[in-house]
Amino acid sequence: MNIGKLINLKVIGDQRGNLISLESNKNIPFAINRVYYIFDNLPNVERGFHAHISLKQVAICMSGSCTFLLDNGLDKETIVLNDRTKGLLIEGLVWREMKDFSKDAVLVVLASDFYDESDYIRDYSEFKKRVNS
Ligand code: T46
Repeated sequence: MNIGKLINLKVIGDQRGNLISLESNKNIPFAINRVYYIFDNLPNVERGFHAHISLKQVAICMSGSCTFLLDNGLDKETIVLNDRTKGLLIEGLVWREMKDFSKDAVLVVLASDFYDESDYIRDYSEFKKRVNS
């Protein structure tokens, strides 16, 4: 079972190089309200360790690589992001952890909503309770 969905982003290439366009409700399956990016990662850092109540996100590793561990409370999945032509869609109640950031990793995340700490579940037992309710 796939918890995260990989979206193939169409590359528009010509003799000058490549271009990818990201559009709300087209190749990105929600209206984009926020973009953030994670970079200059120190060695062996792990991030995430939370779920979201309603946020939808697409994560694209623009350079380098990193690994997502996704957990829907029943199944777990590991996804390596190392290709800027693929976006990882995470929606629904999914616990996520990120690790193995390469030194040059730049992880760009498109989000369906503005930053709101009240949408985060940062406690794993609280996450499990919600999954089972
Ligand atoms: C997610 C994964 C993939 C803001 O002020 N605005 C923002 O838009 C974000 C994303 C974070 N922040 C603040 C909140 C914390 O004080 O920046 C600090 C670091 O955030 P956090 O520890 O949540 O970062 P990660 O890398 O663990 O998680 C992030 C996103 O927060 C989260 O939504 O799904 O990346």
